[in-house]
Amino acid sequence: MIIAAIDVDPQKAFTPLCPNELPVNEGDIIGPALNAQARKANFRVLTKDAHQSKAIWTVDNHSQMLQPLDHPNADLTWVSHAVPGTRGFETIPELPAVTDYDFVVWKGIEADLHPYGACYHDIAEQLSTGLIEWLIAKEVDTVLIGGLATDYCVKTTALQLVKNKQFKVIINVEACRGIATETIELAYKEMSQAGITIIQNINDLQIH
Ligand code: VGL
Repeated sequence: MIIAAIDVDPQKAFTPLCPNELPVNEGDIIGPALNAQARKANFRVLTKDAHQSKAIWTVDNHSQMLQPLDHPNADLTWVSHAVPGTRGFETIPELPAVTDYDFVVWKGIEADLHPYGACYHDIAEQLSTGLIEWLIAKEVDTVLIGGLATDYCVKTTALQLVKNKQFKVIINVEACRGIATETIELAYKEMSQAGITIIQNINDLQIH
């Protein structure tokens, strides 16, 4: 078994450290759980949102968020978040330096792109980020996923990976936090129906 641990968007933008961005409750405390899962893995991957401050999907305040957009690669409005050079772009406490990861994906750097999953730059899933190809090149057969947010980028990344049919996909609940209770529950249901294994913490990982 060759395992890759994937840290999905563990950035301050998605934590209470950045209340004006997309704060996820307790998003800032998952660093140790991500490190623990990485210790079980042969490789460690980081994904980061990297957005322009004025993208086509940005709105001025939280009350204008989650409005549908008629655009192929940006489905909803969001407040500006994870802009390189700002605090929200930085990774959460206790994670290693970016250069200590084996592979890094920056997502949504173009003004007209807002992908959720780490495998494709576009929502139609045509333009690869290279993550799947890299995992295959490293002969990875199992991916262990944690990060932010469960109901958006974690879910979409996990679904993209399982759809590829080359990997066993495991979500580590202890290393994830999500935006809203209802969508988190739905996300776990959807992931489990798609054949993704859900473990509560790293001690539940069964390595055959
Ligand atoms: C995310 C909503 C908007 C995430 C990113 O990382 O889960 N969620 N942008």
